[in-house]
Amino acid sequence: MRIDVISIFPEYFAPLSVSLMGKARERGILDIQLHQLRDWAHDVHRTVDDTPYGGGPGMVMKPEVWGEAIDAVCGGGTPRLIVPTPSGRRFTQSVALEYAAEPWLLFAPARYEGIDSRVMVEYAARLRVDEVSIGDYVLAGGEAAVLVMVEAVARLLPGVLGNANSVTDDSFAPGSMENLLEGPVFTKPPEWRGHEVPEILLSGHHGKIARWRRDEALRRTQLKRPELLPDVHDLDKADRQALE
Ligand code: 6GU
Repeated sequence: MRIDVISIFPEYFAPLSVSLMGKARERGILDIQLHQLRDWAHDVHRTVDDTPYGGGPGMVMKPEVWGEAIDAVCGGGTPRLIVPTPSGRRFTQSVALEYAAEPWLLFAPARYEGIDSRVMVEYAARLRVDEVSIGDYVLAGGEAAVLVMVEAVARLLPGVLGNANSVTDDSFAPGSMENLLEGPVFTKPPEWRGHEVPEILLSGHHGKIARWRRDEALRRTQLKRPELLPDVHDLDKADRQALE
C-alpha cells in the first residue's frame, strides 16, 4: 500500500519508522512518502495560511498551496484523499478495514482553523474525499490523527502482524467479536502478589476457554460500553446467560 502525507510538519511522522510500521516499510508492504506543504508556497515566507473571510479567530490554510501540493503528489493518479478534521465522519475499525483495502491513501492534515473548504469541493469531483474525525475532542492539528489512522490501517495489511489471528480477535473486529470489547489477558506466573490467573485458562480445555473469553468480553462490554452491546435478540442463550 502507498501512503502519502502532506503536512507543514513532516518531521511529526518519525514514529512511522518505529516498530511494526518501520518493519512493514523495510519489507516493502508499506510505502510511506512524506511531503512538506510549504514546498508548494511561492512567497519568500512560504506562507500557507491567511485570515478567515467573515472574520473570527485563527487562520485558514490557503487553497492554492494545497491545490498545487495535491496535484503534484497525485500525478495523474487517484488516491483516496483523507482530510482529518474534528467535524468529519468518525474513524472506526470498519473505516480502517475499508482503507486497508485501498492501494493508495493521501492524507492532508491541517493546522490552524483548517483548509479552505473549496479544496475539498474541488477534489470531490475527481477523487474520493473523506473528512474524518478520530473522536469527539479537538487536537491542535490533524497530524496526530494521521498517526492514529495509519497505524490502525497498517496493522491490518497482510504480513504486517506476526500472528494473523490477532486481527480477528480484536475488539471491534467483524465476526464473533463485533461490538465487543476484549476481556482480560494473563501470562506467567500463575500467581503474582496474591492475584491468581483464572483457573479455566490453565485447564487446556479450548472449548471452555473460548466460552469463558466470550463471557468476559460480554460482561466487560456491558460494564464499560453498554451502548456497544449487540441487540439482545442477536445474542444466543449462552451469551444472555453471561450477562445475567
Ligand atoms: Cl482528525 N483533527 C483535529 N484537529 N482534531 C481532531 C480530530 C482530527 N479528530 C478528533 N479531534
